[in-house]
Amino acid sequence: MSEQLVSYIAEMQEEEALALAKELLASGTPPTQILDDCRAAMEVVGKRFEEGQYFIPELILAGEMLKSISAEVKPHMTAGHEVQKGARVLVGTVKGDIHDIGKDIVVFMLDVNGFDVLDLGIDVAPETFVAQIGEFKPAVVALSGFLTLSYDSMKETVAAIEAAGQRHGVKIMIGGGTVDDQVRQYADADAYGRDAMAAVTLAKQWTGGN
Ligand code: B12
Repeated sequence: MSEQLVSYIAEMQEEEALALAKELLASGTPPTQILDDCRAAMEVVGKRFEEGQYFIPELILAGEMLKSISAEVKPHMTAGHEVQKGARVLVGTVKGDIHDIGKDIVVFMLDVNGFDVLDLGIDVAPETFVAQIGEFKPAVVALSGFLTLSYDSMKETVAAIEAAGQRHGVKIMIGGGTVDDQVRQYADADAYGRDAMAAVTLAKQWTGGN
């Protein structure tokens, strides 16, 4: 872990954070480690927001920093991996939630691992997932959410998929923020994944590789 990178992000030193991320990538630091550092930094930012030291502008700036760092990291993850597009995965941040940094990381990790990914974006209503399952015919549906209220949206989305008679045809995974196995049980999803790599592992298990 690069304590320095975590500290630059947590202290809102945008230029320094981006420069250091580039330097780490150039010196061969694994891209996934840089993403882990970003996540650790976001926890610090979140804590400071909860404690009233940071406000919405800091959350926005932190989000922007993560997006620029992710954009730098992405080409390093694809480098040298010629992949064949395989099984389909439908991804979206659930209704009421606009957090998409983690979802975007999941999307690109699935993408570089050969999955054919359709990203529905943020604040996606259950009926949109249902309609897109009908159109895109994915093998896996990935629901992302950071807010506590998104647990209910996840539950509603799974229920809508069930009610539409699509449940037997897809595997549903959930993740993001504080999602854990209890939320998985509550939402009646098939699995939860801790990070973007877990999303890839689950999708591979369910679709027989890639
Ligand atoms: C950046 C940020 C924002 C940005 C989001 C920018 C963006 N484009 O996403 C902005 C400023 C818009 C924002 C807004 C708000 N936010 Co905010 N935000 C954050 C912050 C600081 C970081 C979140 C983040 O991106 N983390 C990093 C990513 C990489 O982590 P991740 O999402 O967990 O993703 C990883 C894994 O979970 C996993 N994963 C993710 N999705 C999936 C899906 C599947 C299927 C799988 C397998 C895995 C997986 O893979 C990812 C990579 O490894 C957090 C604090 C924190 N603790 O992190 C607060 C936080 C999430 N926000 C919070 C709040 C309250 C809000 C607001 C309501 C504030 C307000 N009063 O307006 C609004 C919500 C608006 C809405 N309707 O959604 C609270 C949520 C509290 C709660 N329990 O509900 C937090 C926890 C801050 C806090 N401590 O109070 N926020």
